[in-house]
Amino acid sequence: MRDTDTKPRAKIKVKTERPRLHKVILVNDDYTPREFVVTVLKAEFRMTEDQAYQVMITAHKRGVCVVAVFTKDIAETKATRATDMGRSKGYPLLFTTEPEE
Ligand code: TYC
Repeated sequence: MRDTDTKPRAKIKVKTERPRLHKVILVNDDYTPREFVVTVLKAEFRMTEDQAYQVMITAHKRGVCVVAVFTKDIAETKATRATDMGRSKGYPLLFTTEPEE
C-alpha cells in the first residue's frame, strides 16, 4: 500500500439536534386575584386580554395550564419573572417549567 492510499473512515456526524423546548406552566392557587393573573400573563407573555383570560380560567378550573413554549433559558427567565411579579404583591402565584416530550 502506498503511503498516499487512504482507508475508508467513519463518516463524521454533522446532524445538529434542535434544542428541546420547555413549557411554562401556570399553577392555580386560592389567593391570587384572577385579574392580577391576567395582568401578569399580558405583561410577561405578550398575550391579549382574551388569550390571558383563557389561560387563567383553564388553570383555575383544571389546576394547571401551559402558557407557552420557549428554549430552556427563556422559559426559566419568564417563569421566574412572572412568579416574582406575584411575590412582590404578596401572592403565591406560581409559574413552573418542564421540558417538552
Ligand atoms: N384561583 C384564583 C381565584 O379564584 C385565580 C387564579 C387562577 C389564581 C389561575 C392562579 O394560576 C392561577 N382568585
